[in-house]
Amino acid sequence: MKKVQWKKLGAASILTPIILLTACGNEDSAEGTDDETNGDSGEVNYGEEMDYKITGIEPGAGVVAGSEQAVEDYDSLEGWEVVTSSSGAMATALGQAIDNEEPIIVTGWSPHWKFQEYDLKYLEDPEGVFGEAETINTMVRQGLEEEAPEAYTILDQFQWEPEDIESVMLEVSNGTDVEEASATWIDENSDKVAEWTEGTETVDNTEIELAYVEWDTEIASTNVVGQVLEAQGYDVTLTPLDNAVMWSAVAEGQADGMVAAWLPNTHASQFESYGDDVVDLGENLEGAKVGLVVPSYMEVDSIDDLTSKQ
Ligand code: PBE
Repeated sequence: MKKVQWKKLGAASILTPIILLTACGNEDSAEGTDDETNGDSGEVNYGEEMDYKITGIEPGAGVVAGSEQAVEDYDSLEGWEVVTSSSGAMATALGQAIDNEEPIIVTGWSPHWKFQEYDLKYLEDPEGVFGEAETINTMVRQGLEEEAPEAYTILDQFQWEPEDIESVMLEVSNGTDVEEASATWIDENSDKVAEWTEGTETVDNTEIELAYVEWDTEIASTNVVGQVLEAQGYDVTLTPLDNAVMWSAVAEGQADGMVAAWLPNTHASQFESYGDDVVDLGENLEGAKVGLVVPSYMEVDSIDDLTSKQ
């Protein structure tokens, strides 16, 4: 997977140093004379340096849809484009940009290990396109309560904190296999896990299928819950899908559940389409957020501070 990302980024990484050199030259001379600038207020024109591109993730993600909406709603983003790829490719591009102190805007979300790994900030969103705080909710198929009551109860009781999921994500981003990182977290947090399994009995190999999308958050949460279900005796399958397909799979009963519903804003349209056909088991995590994220060294604080394409 990594190889594909590098290939995709190949062309960009050949071009970027040239752009960066130009930008640095301007910045340096601006310090002394203040007359040689490429933005209208004497500041660096980040839009130009980034070729008016926001580094996105999977096309089906709510944060990508939100960013496309932001491009429509904000004058400062006129002429900008959200380039979709994958969460992994976004993280690679972010890391590369930071290594080179280049500007970059990514479609970001938290909890996410990138905030522990790098100095980052959300751009203020005065139009409220990305909404306020989000929760991550658990959705299961109709009939699960009757057909697999122990799994239903565990999924219902599954609830953790941002620092829990972040510790799993950080380990995975540092190269630990997600199964091992999940097992470690479960070992170290047996009290929490005991609350999830409270009142349930073990089962004998009943099949359970959890759908998810390969976002870092959901890779971590789905693997942890999957292992807890497995320890309870379930025969667990984790199925990676596109966002909309994940929702429809649970709504149509092809998958038993998912722990990846970002509400009320990020997956509002999916919830509207499928909400009536799934069972909402409520929040499994509070304090989530999505938006446009930049390295802290970039001198912009708000989406309004960006410059439209002339
Ligand atoms: N995310 C992570 C998802 C929800 C979880 C923010 C990338 C999305 O944008 O749909």
